[in-house]
Amino acid sequence: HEQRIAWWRDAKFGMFVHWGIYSLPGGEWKGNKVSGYAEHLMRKEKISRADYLALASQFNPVKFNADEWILAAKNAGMRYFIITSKHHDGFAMFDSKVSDFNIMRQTPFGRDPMAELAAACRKHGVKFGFYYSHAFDWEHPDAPGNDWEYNNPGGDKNLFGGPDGGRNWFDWHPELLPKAVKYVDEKAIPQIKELLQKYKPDILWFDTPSKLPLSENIRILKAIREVDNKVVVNGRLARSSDISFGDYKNTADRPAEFYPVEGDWEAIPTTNESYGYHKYDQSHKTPAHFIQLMASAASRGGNLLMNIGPMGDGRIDPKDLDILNAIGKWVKVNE
Ligand code: JFZ
Repeated sequence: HEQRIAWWRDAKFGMFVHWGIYSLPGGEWKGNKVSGYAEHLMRKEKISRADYLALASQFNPVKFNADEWILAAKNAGMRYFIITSKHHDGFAMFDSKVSDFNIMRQTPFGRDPMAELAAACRKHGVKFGFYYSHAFDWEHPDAPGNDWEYNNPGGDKNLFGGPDGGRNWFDWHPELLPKAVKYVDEKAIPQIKELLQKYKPDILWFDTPSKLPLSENIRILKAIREVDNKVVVNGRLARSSDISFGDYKNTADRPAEFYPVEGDWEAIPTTNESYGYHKYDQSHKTPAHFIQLMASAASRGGNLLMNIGPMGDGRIDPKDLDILNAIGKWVKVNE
């Protein structure tokens, strides 16, 4: 642990990227604005797998340029880069042999942006990693979260939950557990191994662990360590009330809740109020806000992983780019 976390401790400041086929509608569906996290479009609008594939067939980010993204991060003083390889929608933004619900098979783009970003990070000396939604997967018929097409546990309707709003559904309905285990065996673990073996990331970033039992989360961690003993793993893979099994902890998401915790920690504010690109969300904070967060995180022994949401055509949102450029100017005079 001490060896693999060393680079991460030094890195201090990184770029978080939420980018998927949801970035194309960007918070709008059938002409209506969809509030909140744009990356939750599929759940909010109860989109079927088939209709989501129709959206995928429109996704063609021809303006995507991996070098531009990584240089934008590097020029802002960021030393690591983490991108959604698969968010809760279950759509793999990489070339996956495990599931054909992926960018190579379902979009006209015909390129693997994760491979291009990994190469650009290596070229420019930026550490590289993946967000992977291990618990929620709204596409897979056996995974937690989809209660509009499959009646699975862990969703909004809290179909099989106790009093805990879709969390910890397995405590109330253990008979549903084999389904989730099947998903973990069929998709989550094989795709995580694919990511490790094919792209050799420096870090893996997981989310929403309470949608799976701790035993499944730890099983995933074991599978990771069988393949790779060096990759850094964040604390949202597996945790119980007071123990985190990853290499470091994450604080709550909202900048308002930005506070230091004991040990190695990371805060993950996004530039506006959505992680994925949202064309109606104009609530971007100032560069000064993020410079303050960065400085206060660093002075309290934590890292700042600042999130941006690139657009469906492959460009970084100009509003995010302005923030990055301004931070970069400050970093350069203060180096
Ligand atoms: C999760 C995701 O659902 C979201 O889409 C995004 O990826 C974000 C980084 O993570 O959302 C969360 C997870 C945890 C908290 C809030 C939002 N939290 O602990 O306050």
